[in-house]
Amino acid sequence: MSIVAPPQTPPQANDLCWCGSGRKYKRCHKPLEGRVVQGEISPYRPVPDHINRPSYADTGKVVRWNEPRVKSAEIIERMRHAGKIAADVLRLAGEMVRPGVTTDEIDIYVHQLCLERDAYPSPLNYNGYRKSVCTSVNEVICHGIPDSRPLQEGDIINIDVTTYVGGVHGDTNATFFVGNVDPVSHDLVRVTEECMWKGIEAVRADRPVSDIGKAIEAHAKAHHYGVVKAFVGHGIGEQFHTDIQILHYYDTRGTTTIMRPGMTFTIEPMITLGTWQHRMWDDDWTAVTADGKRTAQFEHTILVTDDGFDVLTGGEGAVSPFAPWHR
Ligand code: HM4
Ligand code: CO
Ligand code: CO
Repeated sequence: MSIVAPPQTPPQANDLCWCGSGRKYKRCHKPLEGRVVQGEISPYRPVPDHINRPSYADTGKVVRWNEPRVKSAEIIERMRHAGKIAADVLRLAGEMVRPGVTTDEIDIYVHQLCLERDAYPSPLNYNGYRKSVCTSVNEVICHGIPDSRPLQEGDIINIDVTTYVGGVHGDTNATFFVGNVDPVSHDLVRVTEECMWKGIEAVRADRPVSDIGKAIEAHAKAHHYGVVKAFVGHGIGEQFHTDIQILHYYDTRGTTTIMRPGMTFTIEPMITLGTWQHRMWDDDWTAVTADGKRTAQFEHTILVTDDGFDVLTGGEGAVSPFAPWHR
């Protein structure tokens, strides 16, 4: 077998493809130009015994149980703590984003930041996921696996941090710029964060969860962006993902779940420049846009209160230039 490297300068669209397929370049490798290429994935990183582990940590198997949707005051206090730690780790991880840094280096840092805070990095071995964080670059929608690919000037990267501490999870993510980014990507990221806040501000006791997706979709549509449908916000607590589903678009399925004080869930819209449809890589984790155009995401863990919402992954330690506490 011989491996043919792509040429330094791309061929003309109607030339034969460099790969030797006998097809025109435009019908063969041209659609893959500029797309993210998976690097090498490094080995599993152990977690010391003194860190409290979720049950899937040793087996990779997620065993679900019926967890109350409305949390006790005591669980909520623990979730506030886990949420603050997740927010802190996300902010610090974001500070290391620059050209040349690999997503594996971000994973190493997130892993260490969690351990230093007595937290287990929730993604690690969840359904067999092999890393401590998700890093999703450019057209990767979510669940990108950290690897040896160095970040390139102009990339956008979502870092999704979940921490397990005190027996509960806190889940938050944000999209960061790698050096200078083109204005189209810049707007996408700004509007995606706005979409998340529109969704959060729709949280109100005695209203259906469909209000959240309705608000997000309206803002995305006003900017002619797509809303990913395949991945949704989720209930969270003692389990990373519980039964509540938060769709980021309007659907009548969301009209029968009514928000109640004490409920906790994530709001994490994935917004696209082009199609909302996705494809999976062969690793069965990495979700990419079907058209290869860019996508961004922001996420917070939210508590429904008597008079609105609390952001459990928010506060001064959190990234978020457009957050209410910065406005
Ligand atoms: S696994 N991130 N996310 N994300 N899962 C490792 C890192 C991960 C998820 C996930 C968003 C929505 C839902 C889920 C989920 C089951 C079905 C096992 C409860 O896995 O709902 O997992
Ligand atoms: Co996820
Ligand atoms: Co989440």
